[in-house]
Amino acid sequence: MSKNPTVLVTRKLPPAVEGRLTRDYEPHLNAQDRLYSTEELIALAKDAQALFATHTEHLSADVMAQLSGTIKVIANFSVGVDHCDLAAAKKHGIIVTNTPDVLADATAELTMLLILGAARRASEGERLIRARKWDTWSPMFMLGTQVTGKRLGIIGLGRIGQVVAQRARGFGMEIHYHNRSRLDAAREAGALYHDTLDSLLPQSEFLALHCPNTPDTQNLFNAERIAQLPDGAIVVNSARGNIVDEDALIAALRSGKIRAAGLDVYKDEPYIRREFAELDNTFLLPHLGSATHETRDAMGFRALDNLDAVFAGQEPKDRVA
Ligand code: 8YV
Repeated sequence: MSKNPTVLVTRKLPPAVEGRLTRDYEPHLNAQDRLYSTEELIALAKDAQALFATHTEHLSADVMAQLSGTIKVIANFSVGVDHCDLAAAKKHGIIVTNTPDVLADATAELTMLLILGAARRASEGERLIRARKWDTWSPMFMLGTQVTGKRLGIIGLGRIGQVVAQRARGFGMEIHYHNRSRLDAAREAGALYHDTLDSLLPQSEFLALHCPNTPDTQNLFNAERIAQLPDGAIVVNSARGNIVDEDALIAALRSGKIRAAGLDVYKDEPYIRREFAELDNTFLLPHLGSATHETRDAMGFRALDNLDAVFAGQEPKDRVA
């Protein structure tokens, strides 16, 4: 009987996912969940035919070239693939897959948490209590912003953006969006399309970023765009830190142009700008968008379905290169 393919698994995964990997492959697991250096990753990949990767690996053109000797497929445990040089993968004939759909609900739930947390000053209130400094109540104490009846602008009405729109509608928000192309009426579900950001931003009392990180979207949310928002807008980002010019966001949070921000992702995460932590009008989470038991299992299974297809000689469902 021929040996099962060897899979280099870069991070510790949920038990059910590691169980299936162990049943069907020869996995090289990372029980200690240690972050491999690029050199270690390349050395370990010399014995593997597949890489089971997350967004914490930086798979540049140079890395792709060095993986190409043995690695046939990179099955990502992520929907975002901005950590992979897809053009280089294609050039070297490495198949790359991602995990769309399965994390839309969890990421949309977290986006609602960011919206509500930022609007209702949740972090500030919690810190006050934990510091044992809550000593009064008055009618004017810690007033926030109501979301009901407000306009929510969504940049990128993909799978996650569409679920955010549904959930936000449940909170009585009116949905506006900008996308590269207009969606059909069923997926739009009443959301108002803006063909430019110039048109969307002035309407966005709340703004949620849901576009992928590509060369076109880097620093998309900059000082110029911020100036187009209504004064006191609330902004949330559960997509990627690179989309935001963080200097411009910090300046707008300081001036009050942006009343509050809810952030789950940062340019240089896990290292975040000191200013974000020091500002009172931020609600900050450490990249938890898809971090639920249910979703992390589903992401693992989806990545495994892609691996299974490749080793069965079939086209994987979620091929991105
Ligand atoms: C994941 C994400 O946790 O899938 C993505 O693109 O940003 C997160 O939800 C992470 O990327 C896992 O690799």
